[in-house]
Amino acid sequence: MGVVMESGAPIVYVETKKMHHSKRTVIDILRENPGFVSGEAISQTLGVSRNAVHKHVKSLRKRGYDIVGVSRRGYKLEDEPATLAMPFVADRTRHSLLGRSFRYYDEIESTNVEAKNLAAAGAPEGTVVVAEQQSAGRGRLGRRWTSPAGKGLLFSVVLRPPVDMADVHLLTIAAAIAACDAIESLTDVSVRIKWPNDLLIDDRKVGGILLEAAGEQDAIDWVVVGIGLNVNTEYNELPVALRRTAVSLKTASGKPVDRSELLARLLLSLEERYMDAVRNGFDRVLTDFRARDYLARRSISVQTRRGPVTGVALGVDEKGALLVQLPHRHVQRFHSGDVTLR
Ligand code: BT5
Repeated sequence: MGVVMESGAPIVYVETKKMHHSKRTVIDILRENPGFVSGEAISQTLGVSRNAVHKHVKSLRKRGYDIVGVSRRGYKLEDEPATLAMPFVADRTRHSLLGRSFRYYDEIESTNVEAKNLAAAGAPEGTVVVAEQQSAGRGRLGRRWTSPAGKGLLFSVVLRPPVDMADVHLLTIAAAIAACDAIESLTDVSVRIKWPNDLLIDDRKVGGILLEAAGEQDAIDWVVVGIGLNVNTEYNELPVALRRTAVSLKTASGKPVDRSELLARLLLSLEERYMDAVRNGFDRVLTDFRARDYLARRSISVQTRRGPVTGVALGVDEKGALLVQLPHRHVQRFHSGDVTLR
């Protein structure tokens, strides 16, 4: 059963300090100490006031952390959040396009399928569909996205971009960059993009993007941007077939990641990239992609319907198509396809 939640919750939480990986925070201290820790000890360790500690604990509770507070004993972390704190996410995105309307599901077939149905039925731009688990999560070309319940992020966003169908690839890249920005603002991992839609940490896949669109060549009706990320997934929770190729933010960084905070940041950075692209074009997206291009200058094979084509990856053109240097100096463009390293 789905629960429908509308944003526009009263302002209950305003983050005054940017969380940063290099800085220890209240949650780190509570995680390190299984018993009670006094507010005084936390405030001294972090070099902040008791009041700041108290406020931080309040905001953590809003994000679903079960923290008990007992006078003269202090605070104790009882449990990490099991589900996403949607009121928190709605609050963080309350001034945003991608925060107008949330649909949150314990379980759904696929957030992309739901978002496409909503888009086709006239849902406004900015509608977000989030699920803790998918029974038939989709990848490209009929493939699957598999993720254990409550461990990753699985969501889709409805957009109605005033761009041509030919720019759809660039929106995939824009979404990938937004995801990299959000992840790197919260963890110490570096993420690269494997054209067209994979997010990689070192050589392993941490996430994928599935963009689906409908409309005419010169007028898009809607775009659904689906993002799947392995966040707190443990190694042994991944399907056996993926254990050698997949990774989660937790296993890569050694620390659990607050999924609600990450979802809020993803939506905000996605909106920022999207608005910038619509207003100013895709130059910034292309520049930033070059700095994150996993395939650049590597020997690759592109699987096409007519068989594999091999060459050296040369980045993307102004429409987001992959450029491949073939033997004999000829450069070929690929608008879609699967790429493997050679
Ligand atoms: C993708 O496809 O990578 C796009 C995945 C998009 C998933 C999101 S979740 C929210 C939204 N709703 C949906 O139904 N989908 C989107 P592709 O490039 O085709 O990659 C699929 C391949 O990635 C699979 O064949 C597996 O090899 C691999 N894979 C599946 N699950 C994975 C996981 N959790 N981690 C890493 N790799 C995975």
